[in-house]
Amino acid sequence: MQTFRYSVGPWNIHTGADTFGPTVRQEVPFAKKLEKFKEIGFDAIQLHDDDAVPNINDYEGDALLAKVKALKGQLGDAGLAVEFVAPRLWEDSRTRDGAYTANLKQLRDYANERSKKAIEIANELGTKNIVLWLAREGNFVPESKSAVRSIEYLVEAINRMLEQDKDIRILIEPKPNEPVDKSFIPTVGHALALGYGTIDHSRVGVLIESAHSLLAGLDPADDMAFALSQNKLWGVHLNDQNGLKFDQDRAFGSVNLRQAFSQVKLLMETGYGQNGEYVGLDVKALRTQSDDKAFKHLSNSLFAVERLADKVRSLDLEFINARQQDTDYEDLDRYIINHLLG
Ligand code: 3MF
Ligand code: MG
Ligand code: MG
Repeated sequence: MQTFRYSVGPWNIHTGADTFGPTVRQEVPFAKKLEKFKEIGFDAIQLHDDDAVPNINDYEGDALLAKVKALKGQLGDAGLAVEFVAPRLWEDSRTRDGAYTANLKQLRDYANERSKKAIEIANELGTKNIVLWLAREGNFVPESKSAVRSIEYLVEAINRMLEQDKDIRILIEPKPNEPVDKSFIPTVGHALALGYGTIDHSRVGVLIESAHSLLAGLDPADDMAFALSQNKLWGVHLNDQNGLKFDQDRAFGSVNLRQAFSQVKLLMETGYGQNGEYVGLDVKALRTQSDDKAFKHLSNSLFAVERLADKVRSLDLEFINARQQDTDYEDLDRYIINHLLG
């Protein structure tokens, strides 16, 4: 019996290209990925709009829905639910100046049109969750755009989505940098404030990725706790990251084991998942993995969550409570380290 229900995106099985080198593995067919996900222990899949409908720019209306219906059958056969749909607003050349915050109106229109399609796809696939990773909404050149106006554009774009469909909810996935230098929505605080400025803030929450918090110099569990305190933690991307460097998407627990423990402990203690939330991963295989071994970052991440969950279940809560009372936190630290090593 698994502690949580887990989800993963098809981009988490990949060919290993990075900024400085080409692919090193064969592309795995979509159907094979589904099979692998199920075998490893996932319950649901996360989708970009164009994971659901490749070449999405070529489809709209009924043609779009026909494509989605075929996918729905395939996912049903594979026994995987859909956690969310996310418009991929960072690859098309029309999103190079930001998507919702582009200076040119026709480019912002394109972003809004893509978002509309993402909602249609989500409806057909039976999920209410739209994830917005605002990849290029930020700047390199401070004078390039008004930061104030940009926030207004973001609010307007989210309002448009909330109006289009009264049931969908928006999960903003904050990230401080990469691919932009300075993101307009770098942290969970920014994301929630943005949500509170929309026409229906009860339908705007967050998806927190461990590595995105680390890239902001913050503790992932504390970021998640802040969102939980507002009842706004509607999704997570568990992964890991070695310091304030490039975005690494390392397997969960592979770098910061203590912080990984804190995240699992928090999610368990607060009953995360009881309202249907999934524990999602967003992890990449190391480039050195061969084709047949390029799935281990997924199984290793689930292994880490479950092993840490065992550690949470076997904590001596009386001891912890006593240390909280006598403030002997050195003793508490020693206990936790010993517990994790034991
Ligand atoms: C980038 C990310 C993204 C998002 C994904 C879904 C490609 O750092 O984390 O992964 O998670 O687009 O919103
Ligand atoms: Mg990421
Ligand atoms: Mg992510």
